[in-house]
Amino acid sequence: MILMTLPQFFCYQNSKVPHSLSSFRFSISHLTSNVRFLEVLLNFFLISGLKQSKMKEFKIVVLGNGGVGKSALTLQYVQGIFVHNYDATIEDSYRKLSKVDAENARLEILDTAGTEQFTGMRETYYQTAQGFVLVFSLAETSTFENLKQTILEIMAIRGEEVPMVLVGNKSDLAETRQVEESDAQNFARKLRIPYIETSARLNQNVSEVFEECAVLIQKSAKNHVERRRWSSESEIRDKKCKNWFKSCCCCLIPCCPTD
Ligand SMILES: Nc1nc2c(ncn2[C@@H]2O[C@H](COP(=O)(O)OP(=O)(O)O)[C@@H](O)[C@H]2O)c(=O)[nH]1
Ligand SMILES: [Mg+2]
Repeated sequence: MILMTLPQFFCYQNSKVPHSLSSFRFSISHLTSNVRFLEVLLNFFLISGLKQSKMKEFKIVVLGNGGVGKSALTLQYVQGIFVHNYDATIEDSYRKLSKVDAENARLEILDTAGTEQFTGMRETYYQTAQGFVLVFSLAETSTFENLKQTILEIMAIRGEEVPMVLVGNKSDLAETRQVEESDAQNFARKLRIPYIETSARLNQNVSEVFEECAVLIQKSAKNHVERRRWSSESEIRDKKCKNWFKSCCCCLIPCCPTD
């Protein structure tokens, strides 16, 4: 693809200046697609170039019923395009450079098949993801109900602190909306997870979803390190206490050196 498209791009650069309005329009759309291609290419080279560096990586899995817009959201975020036709995904993985807490980060996004289709892969996804983007369609109540079940399953395996973002997609379909914002918001509040309404079609709140998920992963990793440090510090303190009691067996007052 690269070999074919690069020469095309350079040919365009060397071509004559268009003189009629129709060819001018054609050249603008051609230019836009070339710019988009270059953007994707640049992203690709940056990612490969930085592969060896110590850039932080965030593994995000996108889950939800088939047809809710998982691929549309992912492609809108990674490539800036909206796919109109529905093509059932098996599994696609994408990479995108972003910033998390003002630091460069690489987001690895796994776009899955519908949750109803991958029962065999379910456990693997639940265990390997660092964070989850959980998508339902605002225009289909059943996709919200099914997603509730998925969330409970993930929490049963990974605990309640697992980083996840609940996403109500297709907010542009206002006339056919079936899930009220307040219902989804209340559900998310109970589980203490963020809820975001998106439109992959209009590119509304799309980057917010993935970037919020990365921030949650970062926070969760920091908390984990903090908890481990705290527990190893208290282990050391306990040991010191025991040794101190041993060497001071005549002392009946329960006390411990605090340093
Ligand atoms: N109106 C509207 N349609 C969408 C939106 N997101 C996805 N779709 C459409 O819904 C269908 C299924 O989308 P897709 O991303 O393939 O769903 P997936 O199976 O969850 O990956 C496609 O026809 C998309 O064009 C959206 O935000 N608004
Ligand atoms: Mg898909």
